[in-house]
This record gives sequence, structure tokens and C-alpha cells, in this order.
Amino acid sequence: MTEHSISNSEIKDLVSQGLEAASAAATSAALQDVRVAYLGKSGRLAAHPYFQTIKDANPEQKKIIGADRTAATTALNAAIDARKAELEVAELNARLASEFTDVTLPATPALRGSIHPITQVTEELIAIFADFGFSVAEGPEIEDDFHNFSALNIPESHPARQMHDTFYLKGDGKEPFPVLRTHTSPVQVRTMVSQKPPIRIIAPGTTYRSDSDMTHTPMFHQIEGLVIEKNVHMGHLKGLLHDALAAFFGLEKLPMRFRASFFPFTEPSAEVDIGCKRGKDALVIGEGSDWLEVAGCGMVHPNVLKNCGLDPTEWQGFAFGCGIERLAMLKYNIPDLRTMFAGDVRWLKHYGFNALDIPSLIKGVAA
Ligand code: 2U9
Repeated sequence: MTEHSISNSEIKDLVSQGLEAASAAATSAALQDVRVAYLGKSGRLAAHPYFQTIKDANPEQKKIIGADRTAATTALNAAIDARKAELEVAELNARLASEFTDVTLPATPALRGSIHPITQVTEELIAIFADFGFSVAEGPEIEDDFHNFSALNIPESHPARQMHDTFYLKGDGKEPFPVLRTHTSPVQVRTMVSQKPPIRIIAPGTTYRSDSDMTHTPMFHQIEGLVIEKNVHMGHLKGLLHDALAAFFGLEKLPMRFRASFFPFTEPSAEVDIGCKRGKDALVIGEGSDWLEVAGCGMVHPNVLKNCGLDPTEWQGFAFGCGIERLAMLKYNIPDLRTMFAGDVRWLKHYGFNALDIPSLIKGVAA
């Protein structure tokens, strides 16, 4: 196709002016103004009287006016697009230059990232329990039915097994299917199966349940603890949880109560409440006459000991578990659970912790 050369001199001038304006545009925004001014619905091209004459023109003239319009539009569009590409490269280069970070420089507050409250609280609890002689145990996030459920005395019919709570994976296509662990308890099962007691571990980690609303996220974090010895009892458990929670909240003494409960893996079982005062806009922990649930616990069920290869007439133990998000929200006044995983750096700036300020009992974890 041969290129049509514009027959009307006014349109030729208009196009030249447009080409000049495009190459003079110094920013994408200015270029967009040029595009609208020349090619917009009521821009200079559309509004030019020459193109208005098309209505009354004969077929031969119509063809020429139409071809002029196409040629003018094509020329202007091509010039504007080319300039746009140039400006985008220039603008990207300017941004890269202005946002350049020299990663070889020593960390300064402006360059340092911040620690997520979940990580902070996990580290605080590890420091507290380390002081009580606990070590950290870890395990896989993809678990099998034995470690996540049956070893823990969770029967086939238990509601926690239902599809709506558990994320099942395909695995090799045969039942029982692997799962995303619904709690960190399989870590304790693995420890009991592979290590000789006495055992004193905590298992912090990511857990998954198919649940999503104001107070639940499908991924969340737990910390669980397990002690297996010959002569441990609920009194030890209560004393340990009191001292650990008091240290966590930075209090000498903390009103705390056990409320009878049920879990398939512990017998007897209890829920742990701490004393608090619910004010109009603030919650004060350690004072007042209200109670707040923070953990669950109990003596390890004899069936669980057996399932893990331990003789329940020789060994006994206690276990506890709590949600890390909940503890973080209570300690650091974070009102909305779902903001924890929104990935908003402004939120992290507000609630995050200094990366170099590692929790320790010497400095205090209750800052
Ligand atoms: C083994 C034996 C026993 C761990 C326990 C709880 C009670 C408990 C919940 C608190 C809040 C989980 O995040 S949460 O919803 N946990 O109430 N967990 S006893 O018991 C075990 C674990 C492993 C082998």
C-alpha cells in the first residue's frame, strides 16, 4: 500500500504542529495532553472545518477527505506512541536512579526491614521457654494422617477431620490423603517417636485450617509445648504457664485460671484464662475482674503416649498450645487479625520491630 500524502495544507500544518508538540512533551502526562488535544473526540483534528465538509462532499471528495483523516491520525498516533516509549524508558531510568539502594552499605534505619509481630512474638516465647530448659522442635507443614490425627487420638469421626477444617492434598491419589498440618502437635508426635524421654520441647510454626472470617485466617501460627517425664503433673503445668505468660506480658504476677475443657489428645484438659480489665477503648492485662482465654492444655492422653511408643505406666507428660496471632494482638494492641497478612508495608512500619533488636530475657521481652 502506497502512503497517502495529505492533500489539505491546513491539515498538513496541523499534523506538523502535533508532531512538534509530541516531541516537545517532557513527561508522559504532558504527552497525554497532546494526544487528547489533537486526537481526542473534540480535539483539533476532529474539530477542523475541513473534516466537517465530508458530510456534503461527493463520493470522490469523501474518499480524499477520509484518506487525509486516516493519514493525519496515523502520523500523529505513530509519533505520540514513539515519544511515549522514549519517555517511559527515561522515566523508568530516572526512578531506578532515584530509588537506588546500595546494598553494600552498612544497615541504617532507613534501609533496614522490620520484623513482623508474629516473628517477634515467636522469638519472645522461644527466649522465655529456653529459660525454662525447652528446646525448639520443627516438623513438616505437609503431614500424614497418622502424625496430624490418629496418633493424637483424634478419631475418624472427629469434626476436626471434616473437609471444611482441613486442607487435604492429592498425594499419590490414595487415602488417607496428606494434609496441611492443622496444628503443630504432629511435631511433638514426631519428637516422641524419635527421641527417648525426658522431653521438653516447644513447637512454634505455621498451621492451616480451611476457615476464613473476622477472627480466622486459613494460615495462622501456633506454639505448642510438650514435657514428658516420670512425675510431672497439672501443678507443674499451671506453674510453668503462669510464669511464661507473666514474663511474656511483662508482669510479676498474673491472675490465671484453668477451666475444665476437652481435647482428644489430653486428659484431663483445661483452657487457660488470664485476668484482665476490659475498658471502653483499652484492654489491661493483669488487672480487673474479667477473664480472657489465651491457651489450651492438659496431661497427655495415655492413648497418645501409646501411639508414640511410650508406656503410659512409666511416662507421663503435659502439653499446651496457643495461637501466636492472638498473643501478638493482645500484647501489641493490634485490633484486626486480617491486617497481619495484608502485606502492607505501612502496617509493618507501624507494628513491626527493629530487626537488630532481638528478644532476650536479659533485655526483657516485654518491651
Ligand atoms: C501431643 C500431645 C498433646 C497440645 C494442646 C491445646 C491443648 C490447645 C489450641 C489453643 C489455641 C490451639 O491455636 S489454638 O486454636 N490448643 O488448646 N493444644 S493441648 O496437646 C498435645 C500436642 C501434642 C503429642
